[in-house]
Amino acid sequence: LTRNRYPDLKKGPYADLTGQDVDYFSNLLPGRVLTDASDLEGSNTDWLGTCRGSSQLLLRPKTTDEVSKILEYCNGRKLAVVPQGGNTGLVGGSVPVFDEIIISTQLMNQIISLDDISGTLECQAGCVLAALDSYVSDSNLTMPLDLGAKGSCHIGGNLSTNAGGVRLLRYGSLHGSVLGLEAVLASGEIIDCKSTLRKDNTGYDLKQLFIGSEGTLGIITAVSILCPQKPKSVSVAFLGCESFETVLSIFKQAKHSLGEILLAFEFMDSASMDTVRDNLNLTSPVSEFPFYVLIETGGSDGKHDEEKLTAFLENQMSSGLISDGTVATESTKIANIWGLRERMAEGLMVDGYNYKYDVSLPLSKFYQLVDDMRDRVGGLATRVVGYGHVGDGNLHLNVTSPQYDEELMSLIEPFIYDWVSKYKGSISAEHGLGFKKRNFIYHSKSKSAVDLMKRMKLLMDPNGILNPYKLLPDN
Ligand code: FAD
Ligand code: 2HG
Ligand code: ZN
Repeated sequence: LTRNRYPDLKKGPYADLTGQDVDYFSNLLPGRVLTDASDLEGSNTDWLGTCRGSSQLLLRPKTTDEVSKILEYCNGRKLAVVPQGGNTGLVGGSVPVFDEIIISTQLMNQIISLDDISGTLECQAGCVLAALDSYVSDSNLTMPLDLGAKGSCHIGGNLSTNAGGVRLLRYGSLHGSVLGLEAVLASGEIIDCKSTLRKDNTGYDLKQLFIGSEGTLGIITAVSILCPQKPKSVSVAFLGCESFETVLSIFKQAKHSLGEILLAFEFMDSASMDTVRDNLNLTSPVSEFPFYVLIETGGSDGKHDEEKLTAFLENQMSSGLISDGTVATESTKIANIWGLRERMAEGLMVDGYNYKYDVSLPLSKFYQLVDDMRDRVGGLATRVVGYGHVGDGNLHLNVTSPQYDEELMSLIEPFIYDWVSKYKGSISAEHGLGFKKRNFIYHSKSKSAVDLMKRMKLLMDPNGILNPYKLLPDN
């Protein structure tokens, strides 16, 4: 029976699963069909533990042909599906809302080829990001994206959310580094856009449609992606800053002085530091400051790169912008510093309920949103923290409370979306809209743009079986 956790939402015009359907899939994917409620528990619930569906069926195809047969059948029967990779998404997009069939890419984890001259990697969509990075690293290459969830997220999930992460500053977005892909439409039709070319202006660049479409237009089954050279050595500086203006001055100087060796420029405020200290027992290598900056550098000449970073830091010290900081070149120390920043999402969860926002803002307005939010919610929240990819203009604003609090939520939304819209920011910088944010899309996109999105959805998925209730708004 379909349990409705979302009283304002009705199940769409989809069929209910029958025993005959399960028999069909069991024949197609012997031993790779899960129906037991306890086996499905993890896949029915999102990483944050705030969205939960009641799917009764999880399918684990290994090949593109199998995905095609699954979708052809589901489309014919009008059975809704949700594609799922590592289930690390943060907007409720990767789990069913009602009883959608979960199509998992867990077993689509084969590497197809690696050209170590061009740096092109071809693989199936279910490869785990960290596994790919360690594979290409043997050829002195690295993946063009890096994020805290790398140990679980799948490359297909990364493409589907157009994940950003901590090295977007250096390597750019997946819209640039993905060279080709293969996807299956709702009808089962396999779309071959498997180019491995750096330059290819022959017609519409269809692969871009699937990047960032959160599983609503097709299921990505294979990917070809350009891997940059692995930096010969990496250094990390972690610095205390007296004000957010100082953070911005250091950023400007870092771009100027570190140029091509700048890999990442991240920031966190003191409330963020308190979070990982209180909740994860991590220790800061620098004394207390209102803000902290994490700078990562890496290039092709370790000695030269280190000299550059040292000269830069000395300059910042002598101009009085920095008074305390630490530099790491050794991998354990680097990992410890990154842990302070990358384990923030995990640390916040310990507080209870997370109100999670991921916005793009002009740097001149960037931190003002956190101050305004703190004033607005007052003592109702456990914490209000601001951190993120400041080098890309991307703020992660999180509010926490012991449990979900309706009053607190009504202070946060729609205030935050109106605020971001007023300054022409984006209400979803890198996590997507998923289930949670889709009805706020008009705060960042025009009606004409959303109308065209709806027409594209209708063309590519006429029965609306692919990840319903996600990305597109109700109206
Ligand atoms: P899932 O969560 O399984 O799915 C995400 C969406 O993609 C869903 O809508 C799903 O239906 C769809 N999907 C999945 N696979 C496919 C496929 N093969 N074809 C079509 N659709 C598919 N995100 C960032 O951008 N930057 C970060 O720095 C970042 N850091 C994170 C840190 C942590 C600790 C966590 C938990 C998450 C973080 N995220 C970050 C969010 C998340 O990791 C990314 O969105 C990631 O790209 C999702 O990959 P996944 O395989 O887990 O996808
Ligand atoms: C990060 O950059 C992720 O750490 C998660 O995008 C952000 O949890 C968040 O707010
Ligand atoms: Zn992020």
